[in-house]
Amino acid sequence: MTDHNSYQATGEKRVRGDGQQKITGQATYAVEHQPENVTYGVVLQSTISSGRITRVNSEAARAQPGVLAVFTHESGLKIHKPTAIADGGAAQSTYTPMQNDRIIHNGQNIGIVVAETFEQATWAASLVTFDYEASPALIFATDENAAPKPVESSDIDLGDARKAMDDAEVRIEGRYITPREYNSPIEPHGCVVEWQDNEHVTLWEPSQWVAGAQVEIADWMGIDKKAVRIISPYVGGGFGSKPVPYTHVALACAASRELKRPIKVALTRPQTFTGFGGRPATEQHLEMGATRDGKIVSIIHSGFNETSLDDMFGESCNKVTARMYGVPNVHSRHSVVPINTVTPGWMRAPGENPSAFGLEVAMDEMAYKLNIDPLAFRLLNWADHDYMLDLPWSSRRLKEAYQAGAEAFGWDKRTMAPRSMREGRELIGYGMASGTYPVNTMPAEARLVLQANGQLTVQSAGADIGTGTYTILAQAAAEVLHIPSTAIKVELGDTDLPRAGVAGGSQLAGNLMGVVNKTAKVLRDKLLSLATELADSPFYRADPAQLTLDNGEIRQSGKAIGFTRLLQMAQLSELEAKADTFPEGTSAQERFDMTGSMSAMSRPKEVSAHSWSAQFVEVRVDEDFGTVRVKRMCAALDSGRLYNPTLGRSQWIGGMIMGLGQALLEEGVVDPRNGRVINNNLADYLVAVNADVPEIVTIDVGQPDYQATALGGKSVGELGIVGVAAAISNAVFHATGKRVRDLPITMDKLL
Ligand code: MCN
Ligand code: MOS
Repeated sequence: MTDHNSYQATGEKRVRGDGQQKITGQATYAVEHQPENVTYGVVLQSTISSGRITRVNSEAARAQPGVLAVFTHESGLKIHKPTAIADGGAAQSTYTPMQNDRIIHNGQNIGIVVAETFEQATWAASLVTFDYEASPALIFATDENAAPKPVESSDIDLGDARKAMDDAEVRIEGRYITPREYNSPIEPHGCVVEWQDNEHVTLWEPSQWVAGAQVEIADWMGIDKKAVRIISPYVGGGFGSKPVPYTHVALACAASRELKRPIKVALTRPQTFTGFGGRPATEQHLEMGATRDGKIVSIIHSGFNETSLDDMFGESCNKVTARMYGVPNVHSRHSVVPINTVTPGWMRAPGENPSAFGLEVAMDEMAYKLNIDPLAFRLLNWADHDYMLDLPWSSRRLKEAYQAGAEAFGWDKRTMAPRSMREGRELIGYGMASGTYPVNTMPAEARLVLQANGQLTVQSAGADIGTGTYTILAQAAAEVLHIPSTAIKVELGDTDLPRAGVAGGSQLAGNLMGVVNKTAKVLRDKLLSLATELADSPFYRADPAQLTLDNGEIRQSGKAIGFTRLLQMAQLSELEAKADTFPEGTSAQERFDMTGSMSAMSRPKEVSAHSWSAQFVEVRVDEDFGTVRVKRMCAALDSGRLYNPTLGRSQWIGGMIMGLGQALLEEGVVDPRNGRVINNNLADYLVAVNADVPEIVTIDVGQPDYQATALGGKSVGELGIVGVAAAISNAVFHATGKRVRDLPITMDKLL
């Protein structure tokens, strides 16, 4: 019998199967698709932040060689409002371009120039100008005239927080601020659109969720959802910015239908800063009360984030506030503040991320006020269940994470006093924080096909945005069918494939592992039935339960028959298995609709299921220059069972590196005069690069959690970022004695 490891099945380390295709250029991204007779579109953006367009100056552009059209709100192309994918707005803009003359933010997508070549379109677009009638704009959420709107679904009321606060022996309070941040995937947004006729369209569109894209595009164009096909086999990163198509896609669809020719549209890097939104700026005020011996008795917390005038995007700053520690009295409110900006979107751990920044810095401040070690202080306030939902945890190996992380990091070498550790002119700081991300779930379908030549293929519409979906789904099939996972093909990212929900909310892996496992078992049963029902089979009339599968064969006590031979005997060109994880009796139409909406997303009901982490960092601060370098990062994390420890770690460190960027570098700077994003390129909007990233140690303290998901894994993709910025800010305080509550931590704040 083959050693189980050689299947490289679920739980085994394996590098990404698609890695080689990506590195050698064989993996094609959306805009690399080249239909015959394709045209090129360049998006036009507004240059004021509020008002009306009074005139379109497009004569010069139209007269240029190769120009096919300049479409604006004067062109009469209809784009309908899309249905909201979730109540209260979720990473989606309901703004429909070219429907009127209204300008609600600077850099708004307001038109498109189409030409025979990309260069012609780019040149012509540079010649189009708009006259405007400007009106006063709200540039920042803190502007005098901005009006916060409460998000009642974010209200938290536990016990009597006011009274407990008044009675508390020790109190701290602080205001915590995170700026606008941008997802900045390497692959900028772009698409290729090809209409078959006026009612049927195919798009090559980088997508975290093809089923969601299908709904939005059908809505925009006023056509049947099933008449839209989205093809998105490879995505060059999304980080929450590609859950649904944004308005440049609406422009592309409308232009292409009108011109009756395919179109290719790619946003320029600067256009990605306003063509859709990143993480909104957030601000929170947190007051914490504790007993002198270190028990937190109350938290009073309020937060807000900016949103657009039309959509209520909530980046709730209290997602972890009442959950991370055992605090009996919590009062918290969150609101959104509409201003003249593009609708913000998801960015890795929306909500949990800024929420943990506020809470985890506040924890450090209270630890110092009480003169208790920050890690010991967290243990003193251990939450033995979820206070927010009043439910038991499904699993919470956070104590194990604290312990393993502290040990690997050498936390015990830390001296408590700020500025007490140094090497030469470098101040040394050790900081830590906790992190968490929930377990979301959504049902899905899958299909497995075994061909007569023995090739097994796993199919799902779900995405692989760089995470490893291709690899782990082969591993899930390998686990059941005992075929080496490297020999299994996986097909993803196409609405023609079995339905799946979003690669968002760190849930796709769990959802698809569950359904592929189930489908693989159906295929296994079909193979065993053939083996025991075909008269020529060596296992004719044998008990299927006694048979084993190994390396493409069915075996029992010295006898064997290959899968290919079985299919031959049965005269089958292929053997197919389909399964889904929807509630019994869900119709195909309902499955179609549920996967195209966020409403089918849920969380376990009887337990509170989350992933957990303990982040430890060492910073070095140059005393003379105020420059901060992160010297070491060390995290212990509980994501339940890892489907693939190599890829799980890759996700964790990806999140941690993004957290480092958030802590020290990332800041969307808005011009107060006109609402323009000033640093709209990767030279000025800084993300962490190799030279910024130190040694990173990750320790897996998870154990399978079958209350969380079918195969025992919990969320991975977003966990790594949560808490990192707080740990770094806390380390900077330890090094310098300066408490930085607004990100990023730049040298001017340390002077
Ligand atoms: N995994 C694992 N064990 C588990 C769960 C996951 O080994 N128990 C590994 C698998 O390799 C899986 C990956 O982690 O493919 C991510 O799984 P999961 O946490 O379910 O997240 P999703 O598949 O839903 O991916 C989305 C998630 C989100 S929401 C953001 S934001 C993000 C992230 O993934 N964007 C990313 N990681 C990203 N990584 C890359 N390279 N690019 C992005 O845009
Ligand atoms: Mo991730 S921000 O949920 O796409």
